[in-house]
Amino acid sequence: MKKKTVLLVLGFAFVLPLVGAGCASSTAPENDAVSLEQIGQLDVMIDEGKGDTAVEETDQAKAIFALSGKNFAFMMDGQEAPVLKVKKGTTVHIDFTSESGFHDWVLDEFGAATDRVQTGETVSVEFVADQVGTYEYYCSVGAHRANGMIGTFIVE
Ligand SMILES: [Cu+2]
Repeated sequence: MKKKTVLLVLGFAFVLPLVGAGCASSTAPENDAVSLEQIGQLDVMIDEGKGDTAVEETDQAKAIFALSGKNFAFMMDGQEAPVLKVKKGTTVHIDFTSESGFHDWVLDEFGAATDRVQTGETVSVEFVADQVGTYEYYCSVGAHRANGMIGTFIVE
């Protein structure tokens, strides 16, 4: 993207003097023709720039979720048992904080599990969501899972 931005700036710098010359001289239609051609090339460059932006977003595909846990539920943004949804290939980063009690955050299918933490502590785990499907994450402490300390993880 940086490279393309530089190209764009150079493109404008190159075209502007030509346009200026065309305006200054009323008897130079050839200059005007050149200017239009250059503007056409600029459009192409801008389109390429848009393409780069899309690729850049894909490269940086990372989803960060901040969840908390209590007896016996996962919470995110005030919502219980939040559904976490990502696109295949996304790097998923989970920040898990225990609001109260001893908990962890586990997602078996991706081998992802945080350390177990006490009230007020935060742990993280990161993994790549490389298989499409719907999965259940849970707390592996005691019978917390059976008591409803679960949530849904979806990879599209
Ligand atoms: Cu728990």
